[in-house]
Amino acid sequence: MKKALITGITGQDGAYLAEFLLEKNYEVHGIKRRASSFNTARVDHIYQDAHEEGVRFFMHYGDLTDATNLIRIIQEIQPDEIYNLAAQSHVKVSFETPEYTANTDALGTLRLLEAIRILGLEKKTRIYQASTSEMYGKVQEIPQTETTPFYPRSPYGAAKVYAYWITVNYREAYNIYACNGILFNHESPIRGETFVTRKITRAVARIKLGLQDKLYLGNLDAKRDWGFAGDYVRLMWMMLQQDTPDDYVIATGETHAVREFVEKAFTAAGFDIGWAGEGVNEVGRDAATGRVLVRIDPRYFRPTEVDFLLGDPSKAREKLGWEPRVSFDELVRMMVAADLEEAKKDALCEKSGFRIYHNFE
Ligand code: NDP
Ligand code: GDR
Repeated sequence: MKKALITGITGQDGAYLAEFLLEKNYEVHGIKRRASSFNTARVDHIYQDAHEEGVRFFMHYGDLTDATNLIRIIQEIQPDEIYNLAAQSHVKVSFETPEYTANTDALGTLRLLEAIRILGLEKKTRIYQASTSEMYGKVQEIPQTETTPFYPRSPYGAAKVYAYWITVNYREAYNIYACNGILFNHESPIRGETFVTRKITRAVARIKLGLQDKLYLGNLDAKRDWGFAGDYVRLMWMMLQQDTPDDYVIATGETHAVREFVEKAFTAAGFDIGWAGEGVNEVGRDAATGRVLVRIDPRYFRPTEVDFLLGDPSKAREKLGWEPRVSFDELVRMMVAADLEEAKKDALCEKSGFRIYHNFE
């Protein structure tokens, strides 16, 4: 039985990947951070009681900023595969916590690679690094491929560029089987609530059920290549099953503006949204009633923005035989439908006198 170690198992991709690897009959180990409240909601459904027979899912306390902890966990598990998904992954937040972001996202990757080397696991342990389209940043080429130059536009993007190159360097210097998946944005019903897609679909559902008045957003003109997270984790695994390690772009090959995501999400909930005004005064109105549903709040603008992302997944298609299965329209509808269910539960709680507090930026 193969053993996998997933850092960032409590995040969106970690949860999908853990489920995928358990289905493939792996023994799955995950690193979770100690928090003052429960942070395992995304993997609670696959939790197995350690006292039972045949357990294949284990969690270990740890942190990418703690090298001794990582070395000990890897020594104990002796994993065949490591998936490094842990990161301070919010681009806007990285401007507020740049040093912490670099420590986790850049040096954290180095710590894992060094742990493999220190423990003499270069021939045994394969490693996947969660690289990102944010490394492309300011447009250098359209569409973006494995050879497009990087020009990061945030502390997050810059930290991930370091992680990308240190992964390449350890592959070349020490013959470690190490791959970068350069993944473009991917979303799902369990996407973090402060990323724009989930923020929109949650708000649409809550507005629909009368739990929220309107939605405040930043830059509506940014364009992203959005795919479905469930499609993308399969690729992480496939990259580690090849004869030789390599780096791959994973994307849909389609790009859409934030504005278009907003329109489709409201449509999926039965609204017809129209735009009026300009710049920070632009508003999105319900065409039927004239009610303002969307306003701009400059707080959500970034000091430097990534305006346009469009990936070319030809290499993954040709070498790994991969095709995304969920379309943009299906993704929006799936997320709105899931958030409508969540909002119904919130509505029930509020009706029964339980105040649900939401502080999702
Ligand atoms: P999430 O933000 O949902 O999850 C991040 C995970 O990392 C969480 O489990 C979080 O733990 C954990 N984490 C954060 N800091 C640390 C730390 N210092 N030590 C240990 N664990 C830590 O991200 P996604 O699942 O969306 O993304 C997974 C990876 O892929 C990330 O590296 C991200 O940068 C990258 N990526 C994501 C893309 C996307 O569109 N989703 C696209 C391209 C790359 P906790 O739950 O405790 O906060
Ligand atoms: P991104 O995702 O920065 O691409 O990083 P996010 O959803 O945060 O932003 C996408 C675009 O939407 C614009 N935007 C807003 N964004 C947020 N979060 N909140 C708002 O209110 C808002 N209004 C407009 C942003 O300016 C941006 O242009 C994600 C993360 O998952 C990274 O970890 C990952 O590496 C990249 O995707 C690929």
